[in-house]
Amino acid sequence: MKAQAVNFFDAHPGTADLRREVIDGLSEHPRAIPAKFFYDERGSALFDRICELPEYYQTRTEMKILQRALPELVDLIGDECLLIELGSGASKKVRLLLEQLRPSGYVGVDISKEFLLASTETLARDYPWLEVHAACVDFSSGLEIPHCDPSAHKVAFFPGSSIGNFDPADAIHLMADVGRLVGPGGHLLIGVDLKKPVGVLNAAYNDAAGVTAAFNRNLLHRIRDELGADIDPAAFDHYAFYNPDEGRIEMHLVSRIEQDVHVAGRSFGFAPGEGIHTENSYKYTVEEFAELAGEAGFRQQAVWRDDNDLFSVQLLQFGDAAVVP
Ligand code: AVJ
Repeated sequence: MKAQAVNFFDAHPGTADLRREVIDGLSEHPRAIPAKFFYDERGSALFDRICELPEYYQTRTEMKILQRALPELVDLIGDECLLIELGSGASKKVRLLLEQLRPSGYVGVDISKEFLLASTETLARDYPWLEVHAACVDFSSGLEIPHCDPSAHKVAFFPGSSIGNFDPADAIHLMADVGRLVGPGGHLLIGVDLKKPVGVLNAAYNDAAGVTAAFNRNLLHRIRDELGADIDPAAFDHYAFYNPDEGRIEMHLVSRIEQDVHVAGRSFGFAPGEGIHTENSYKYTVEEFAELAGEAGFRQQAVWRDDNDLFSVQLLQFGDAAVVP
């Protein structure tokens, strides 16, 4: 059977980007490599498994909040919008929105080409009434999305608290980019993970089955397989903890031994216990996030949470009363 056509735009970061950012990241002290490189096909599949873990409350909590918020959400947004999903995966959440909101168009935006193509093709097949676009871009470096009708009421959907991967200053920049994309009166529907007891947070990033550890080490698999490095993923420990001063979970890969790693003709020495910082996941109070969004020109129009205040879904509106920096 022939797959439904999806309009595809490709700016997928290639091996050259990975090589450059890995070499830059390993040359810095402290060493750090951006979290976006977790998500090749294997990494995206591992992340999907994380979302099913008993300790990882985020995905199912957000789904439940969305379900409960939908009638109100449909009222606030209205119909005929263009729904732009940032970081589209194999998400059940967006299906819920598509079915209830009935937008006239959908744009899936993701860094992982294989996942994006598979998920948008499935959406196009399942919702024949919907115009489906796919844009393979790294939206952490600007939001250039083609096929955008300037007159459409745009709603950006950024679920999963992916905003937590960005430092607050970068989060403001990204939201300001989203503001320019959706325009005055346009919306950003965003999932934001909340501050909570540290034990709950630490458990969510140190699951008993070791899936998060495998996800973290997937970065080393990519460095080995795509860059031809002589790096042994098993020689590094997964290390994740909540940093209360910064209000974030940090993930690191810590060398178990003294070793030299060779990447693209360069040598990087590791002492035992020396690490690579691989991810931040910022947590906010609803008030803190209102302030952040305000800096980007958005105001909180509605906020929904679960009964245990674990997670929030926030409808933000761009322009008007908000102060644009
Ligand atoms: C996709 C960035 C929201 O920070 O919780 C899950 C990624 N890392 N477990 C998060 C992640 C480790 C996730 N985000």
